[in-house]
Amino acid sequence: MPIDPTAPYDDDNIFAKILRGEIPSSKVYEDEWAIAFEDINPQAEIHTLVVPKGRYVSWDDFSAQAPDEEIAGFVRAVGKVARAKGLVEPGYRLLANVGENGGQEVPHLHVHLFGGQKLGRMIG
Ligand code: DGP
Repeated sequence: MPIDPTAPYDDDNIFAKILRGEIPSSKVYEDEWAIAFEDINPQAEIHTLVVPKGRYVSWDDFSAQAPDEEIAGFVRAVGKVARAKGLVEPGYRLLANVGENGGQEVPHLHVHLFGGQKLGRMIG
């Protein structure tokens, strides 16, 4: 089923279960605003997902509705994960898929962090 970024948040989504500790994950980071864990189906040498603790379907409702403090906390958490993984040099890529055209599969906002290799420029 394509993800509708305007749908109400579904507390049964897989990342909500990971956040509640009901499903295991290879957690690499946690703070007040976010957790990060390794993607179950890595698309690069390093492929980590950074997930806000708040109940947001996608970048759309997060950017429109989250309090500034929460947005700042999440953005900083993404940077902390990248630094903790030693990716700042030689660099990394961030990606947030939104909705059907974006290819979003899990209806809880997450940022993909790719690194550990030279990444191609392909879209699609
Ligand atoms: P997206 O297409 O942006 O919604 O990406 C969802 C990603 O989540 C995809 O790369 C695979 C990953 N994923 C799905 N289910 C699980 C899971 O149960 N555990 C972990 N660690 N990753 C998952």
